[in-house]
Amino acid sequence: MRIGITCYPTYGGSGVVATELGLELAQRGHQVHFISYSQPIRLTEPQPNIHYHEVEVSRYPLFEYPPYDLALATRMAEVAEIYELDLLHVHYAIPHSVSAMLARQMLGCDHARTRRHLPYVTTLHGTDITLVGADPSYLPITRFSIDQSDGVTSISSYLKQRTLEVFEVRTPIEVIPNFVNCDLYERTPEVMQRRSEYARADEKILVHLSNFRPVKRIPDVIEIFDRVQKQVPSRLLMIGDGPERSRAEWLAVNKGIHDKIEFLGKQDRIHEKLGVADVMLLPSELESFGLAALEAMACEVVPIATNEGGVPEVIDHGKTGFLAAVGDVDTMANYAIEVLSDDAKLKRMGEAARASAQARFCASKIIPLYEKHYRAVLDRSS
Ligand code: GMT
Repeated sequence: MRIGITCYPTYGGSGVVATELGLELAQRGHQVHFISYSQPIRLTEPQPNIHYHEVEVSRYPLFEYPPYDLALATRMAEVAEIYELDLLHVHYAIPHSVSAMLARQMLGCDHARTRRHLPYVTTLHGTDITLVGADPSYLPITRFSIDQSDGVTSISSYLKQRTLEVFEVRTPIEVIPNFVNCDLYERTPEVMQRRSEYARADEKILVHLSNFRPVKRIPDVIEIFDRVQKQVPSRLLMIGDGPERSRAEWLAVNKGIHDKIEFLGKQDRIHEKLGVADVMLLPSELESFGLAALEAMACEVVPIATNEGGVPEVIDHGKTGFLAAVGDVDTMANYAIEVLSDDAKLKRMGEAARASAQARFCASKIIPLYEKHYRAVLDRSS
């Protein structure tokens, strides 16, 4: 198939999922065309069957708000015509779904070189539904563009349910969970060798990975680590960057634990780093899925997260990780202390986490579900 993929290229899990999906599809022989304003962050090296088309937005003085969604729709329609795309797959409803809808209309009108129906699939990820899309100013257009989609998928059952409640959409929503490349995300001996770059042999390593937005409750990460390091010799790695970073840095300084925390900023090749850790902290206000927790699990890192949204669909409490109420930093710290103080339990849970990631969320299991979804959309559209 020839597939156009659009996502937010630089921030967040939806862009990561879209990029990894594109890479996996390309490896399976599909032609994948990324259409976005910037090259997706995980698209680091040239790959066969992968193409990238940048969307240029004209900055005319009259445009206080340059219309990216229109420029995107135009580029989608162009790329679809020139490269004879079979379908568009957009990640995150706003504004991508609206742009795809316009592109579909453009290809269906008399001006199109070859007039035809260009189907689009919308994948819902999280705040496009739970926050942004439910904002009264965005809700009607989000609902409309989801309903107009030729196919709709959501990354967890929780998100599907929320979408039905908030948007009352009529188009059927198929749950296709997020996935991880289990061959890449693995705790290898080479990864373990890098442990000494971050901690002494007698210290445990905790990690946090996110875009440091308020929804991630970054200060809770510091609060939890503060409690843990008083009981267990340990270090904290903070991977990522965003608006809450300096607040966290100051909190660490004020607590006198800044020297035990390394803020690594945005990182490439996460799979080479995650496996050095023992435990991942993900105390978010809400996660529709929690991709970072899944990536940690694949690397045998035990996740400690909040019992919200789609996270319980990923983590089996007490077996493959731990779940606690939002803001309950004491309980999350106690879980971390418990597992970090018992090497046998840490190993057992790490192995169970990887086994669960492999059995339920491996790319090799999930990508065929997307291919099947595309085929069904194309069959309905022909
Ligand atoms: O909704 C967001 O926060 C943005 C979105 C993104 O683009 O990063 O994150 C969501 O999608 C991820 C990938 O599917 C999920 O793993 C995250 O749980 C989800 N975030 C939230 O629901 C807060």
